[in-house]
Amino acid sequence: MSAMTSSQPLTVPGYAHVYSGKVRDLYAPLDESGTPRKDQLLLVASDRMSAYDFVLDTPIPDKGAVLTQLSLWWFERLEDLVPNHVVSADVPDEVAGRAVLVKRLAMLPVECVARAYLTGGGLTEYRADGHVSGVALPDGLVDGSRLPEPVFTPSTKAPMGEHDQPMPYAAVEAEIGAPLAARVRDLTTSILARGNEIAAERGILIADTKVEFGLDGDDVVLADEVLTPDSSRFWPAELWEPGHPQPSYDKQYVRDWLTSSASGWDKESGQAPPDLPEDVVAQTRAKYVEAYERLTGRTFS
Ligand code: Q0Z
Repeated sequence: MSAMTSSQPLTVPGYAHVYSGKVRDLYAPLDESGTPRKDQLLLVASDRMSAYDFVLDTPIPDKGAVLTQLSLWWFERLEDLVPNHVVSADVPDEVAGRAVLVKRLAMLPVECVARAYLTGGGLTEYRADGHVSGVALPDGLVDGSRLPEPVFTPSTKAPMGEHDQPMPYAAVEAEIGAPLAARVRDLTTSILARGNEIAAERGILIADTKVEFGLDGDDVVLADEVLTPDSSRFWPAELWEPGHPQPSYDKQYVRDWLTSSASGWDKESGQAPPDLPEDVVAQTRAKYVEAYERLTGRTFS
């Protein structure tokens, strides 16, 4: 976790700041009397980027807008599977393009993760006993292998700065009840399968993704952001080669520079990472824009 990224959250007229995550900020709309409304939230995506568990001091211009627009595009393409929390993308000028007004939900206390390719924590579990989140997998899989079908691998929602822990499926059932657990499991794997059907045609593999659901009365609603490079591992399809860690679509230039001798930084030192050089910033921005443009077929302004 970063030593300190203590820039105050932005002032947004008509909204009260509620909470800040590593790279996003949450606001509540104010009613006519200046009271925060309890039924809606404004989700604001910043240009902050994380790498090696640090929030970098150097912003990536337009990152927040690219991720917000990508998430909105995916919500439309998932609407036949699950309703979503979006109320409006018509937001104050101060956060234009990078904020969404959403319905405030009763969030489920589970990080809903699905994996379509084996890497990271899923690979570690598989190497131990051939299972991932209780699901038996074929022998012989390696880092980057495609799984026979997406697997639900839920995790706990850890406080900021701590890592989410794998959560046995039985613990999800105990938290939210078996019927709701089965519903979010099936939705999560369906969202990743749909994402990969669409992304594969555009040269991007989505290794895994984390989604959040909330309840609107009895209805399960897809919340937060969806199928962005911050919530998912995007891999360039043409470089996919099982057997070793895959390059990251969005973070590779940053990781390569931070771990090169040029940065003078040791990721194990506990020190905050240095500011990024402008060419690394420009190349990274270009990768976010490229992901958006390839997936959506739209031009990012
Ligand atoms: C999302 C988060 C942050 C952005 C709470 N529709 C909703 N209803 C109730 N709560 C949430 C949502 Cl999306 C909710 N988060 C995560 C934190 C910025 C999103 F600082 N927390």
